[in-house]
Amino acid sequence: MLFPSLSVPVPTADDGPAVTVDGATLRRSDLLGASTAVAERLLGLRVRGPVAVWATPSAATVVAIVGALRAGVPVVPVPPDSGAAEVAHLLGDSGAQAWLGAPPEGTAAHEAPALPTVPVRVHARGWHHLAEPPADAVAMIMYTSGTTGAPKGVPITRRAIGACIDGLADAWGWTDADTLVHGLPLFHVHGLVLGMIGAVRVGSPLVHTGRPTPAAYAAANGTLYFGVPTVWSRIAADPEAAARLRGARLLVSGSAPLPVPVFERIRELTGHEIVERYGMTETLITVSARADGERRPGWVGLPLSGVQTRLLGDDGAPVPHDGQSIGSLQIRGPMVGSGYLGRPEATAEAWGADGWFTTGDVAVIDGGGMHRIVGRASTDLIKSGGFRVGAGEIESALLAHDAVAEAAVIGVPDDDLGQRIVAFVVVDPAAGAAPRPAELVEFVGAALARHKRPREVRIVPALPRNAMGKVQKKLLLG
Ligand code: MCA
Ligand code: AMP
Repeated sequence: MLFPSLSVPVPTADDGPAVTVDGATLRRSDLLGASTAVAERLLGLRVRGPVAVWATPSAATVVAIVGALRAGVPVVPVPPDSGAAEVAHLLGDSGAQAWLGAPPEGTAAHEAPALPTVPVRVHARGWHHLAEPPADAVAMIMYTSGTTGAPKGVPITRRAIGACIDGLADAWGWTDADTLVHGLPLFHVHGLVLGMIGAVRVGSPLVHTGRPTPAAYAAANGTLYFGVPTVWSRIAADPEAAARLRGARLLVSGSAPLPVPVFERIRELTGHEIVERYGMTETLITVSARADGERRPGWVGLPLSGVQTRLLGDDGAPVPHDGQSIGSLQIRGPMVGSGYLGRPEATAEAWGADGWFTTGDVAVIDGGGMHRIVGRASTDLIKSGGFRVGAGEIESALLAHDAVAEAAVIGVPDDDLGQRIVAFVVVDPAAGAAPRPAELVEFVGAALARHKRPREVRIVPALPRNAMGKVQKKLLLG
């Protein structure tokens, strides 16, 4: 049974656990009381938001986000490994009014322009009945990389989140009898919208493992497990941990393509066929295999309830759904967003007037409506460990180094991460001694989040360019 509200943790007779994270368990009454106290404080201070949350995997983050949702104040989840420029961009671009919960001393949050802080007290309790905010209110603004420039904000409404979670609950038979386990970051759609708000809406206790390691998943004793493909491939390489997932009800993968050998190895080791689902920050999750349906390795399933999909050719003409023909995937449905924050041009490029969103993914659809994601239209969007990274953002970070004259960044196939980030750098001859590759990796790491560091930097004499002077990234792969 789904709760009618997006985010009210409803205590049950046994007052069971709602969320366990970082060694602390919030029972349902704890989460209800503590989030009510946060909401009362926001409403009392007339903070309309957005508010920024330093999104560590912790009880404070959970209480802050559920509290803001209950008050109807939009949240900007800030990745806690962000660099100073990234934090400044997220705060400035979103128009954040305050921090909800104080970011720890020594973090990049303290190098960004200061904002007032609204404290979050995990042990405080509020008792007011709060009205449910309107369905079209923005619940959160999530930042996601594009091919160029700084990450773009995607406002996500309560209605979209509700539609996404309800669609997944239907597809996966997800109920309050499940215990959900994952260790994904609480600042992206996967870990936060599905993995945290989903658990609260469905009423299934969440066990967050801190990091998504095979040992932690094995020890967690859940029924429903979420992971990105890197997590499943590490579990597939750890037969002992995998065997301990045999008793689960459903294993789910998303955020990047699940390699077929990983699907097969997990089936051998656990007896489970992983359910794969597909989504984006801009659309939330739109397509999934069903718990009561076919799970075809390499395919991501059927549209969720209310979702329509179509394929278009280069000429804009419809591509047949015959399981063979490849086209650009477009989606519309109740969980699809309506644009990027403050970026009309980027919005107009991706959202058509008729509500169809161009995903930038290339796909095939078969006669039964099964979808297979073939790849991305642009080599400039990289998926590494399930994180979406724009090549342009890393190239700009490298070009800020005095000794770097030119830089081109690509994603190279990687058994563990799906793609690994590799940078090709031309050194400025006037710079004297060439920088060491490790120095450039750390230079990027100082400016940007950890997962955006190149795994490899190759110093090259020149970048391959076409007659127009455009870098030919496909030639870098060879
Ligand atoms: C990493 N390391 C490096 C470098 N990169 N060292 C030197 N040079 C580098 N370039 C270090 C790390 O800091 C770490 O060190 C160690 O190497 C291992 O790193 P890594 O292999 O990356 O493993 P990890 O840190 O364990 O991360 C793997 C991960 C992570 C846990 C799978 O990538 C992850 O949490 N991914 C989830 C992303 C996600 O949630 N995406 C959802 C987006 P040390 O151990 O010392 O720190 S939402 C979405 O996509 C949509 C809507 C959807 O469909 O879900
Ligand atoms: P993000 O906005 O970080 O959520 O990234 C969205 C992108 O992740 C999509 O456009 C896809 O390229 C990729 N993606 C997500 N789930 C899958 C999946 N199951 N199979 C293939 N690609 C996926």
